[in-house]
Amino acid sequence: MNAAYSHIAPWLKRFERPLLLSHQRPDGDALGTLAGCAAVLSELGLSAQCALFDDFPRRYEIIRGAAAWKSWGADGAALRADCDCVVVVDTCSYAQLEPAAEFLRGGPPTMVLDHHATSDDLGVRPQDFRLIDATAGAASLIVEEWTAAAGLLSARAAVALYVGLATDTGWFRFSNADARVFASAARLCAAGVRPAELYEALYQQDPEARLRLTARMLGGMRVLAGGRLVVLEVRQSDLKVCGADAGMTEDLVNEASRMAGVEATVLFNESEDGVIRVNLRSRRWVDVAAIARQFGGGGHVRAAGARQRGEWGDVTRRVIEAVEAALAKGSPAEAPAPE
Ligand SMILES: [Mn+2]
Repeated sequence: MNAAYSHIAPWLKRFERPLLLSHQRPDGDALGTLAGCAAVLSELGLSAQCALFDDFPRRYEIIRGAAAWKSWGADGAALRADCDCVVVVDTCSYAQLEPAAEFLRGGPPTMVLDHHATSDDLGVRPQDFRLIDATAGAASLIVEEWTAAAGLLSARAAVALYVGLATDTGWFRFSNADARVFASAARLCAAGVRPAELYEALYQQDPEARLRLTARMLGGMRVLAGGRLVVLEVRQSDLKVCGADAGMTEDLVNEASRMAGVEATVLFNESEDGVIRVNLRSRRWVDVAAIARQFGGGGHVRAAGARQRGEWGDVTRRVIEAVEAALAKGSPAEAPAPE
């Protein structure tokens, strides 16, 4: 257990009205940590407010009731005036807190609880406190370990923290799902969490139209480059036939990665305005960010994208050629050893 946990409650007890913030486009860990913290702080007698820079994401409806969410855009001025300290979770980057960055630079005493390897100079003033543990599988894990040790874990906080822990570890599949994560999950279950119910609420709520769209897309899938490249297409006409909307295409590009032998996947997604969104994924060695950059896009080595205007057949042919060229170079492991 991290010795720094013993400093969290004494730091907080100097204040009454903490403002809780996390990164833009909040994911399960950001929301779960915020809601978990808000519940724990109320156990400590503080009246905490959680503010989001975006709308509350529909997927996480199950934990919406765990906190009173405020909008930074609508309520920011009142929140800034009301709070006497700030707690930032699941990020330590001004860029990810952009709408509040200026406030944070000169704002009230700030505590940071985060698990990312890169950090800005947030939470480093003499009146601040920060706990950054890059070995923690989730920010929720930090809050759970602290509250469990302090005897503050409530059932309401447990559900929110479990959502953070489970989503940031890919429901315990990713390499960050270690012994600490499982120990924490066990404590949360003992506190009342029902994992199967949460899984169903988060991942088994697709509308029928999205499954029909997935089936239609996979039905038209092309397998190229000797089985190493899968090409998927979703056109406006496909959405219409399935009764689907553009929001249902999120994550569809990942459907092909379950197939053995696939290294790269490309999904061509036709927007209403005629723009072709190109989604690229790779599993082990193809740098899809480099491919995306050839088409004016960008992203990460394993997940990237670009937007193209032009004739459908022409755009798809040029992108497929670029991916095939990258695959033809071979992986570093396949390359012949230098003489
Ligand atoms: Mn996280």
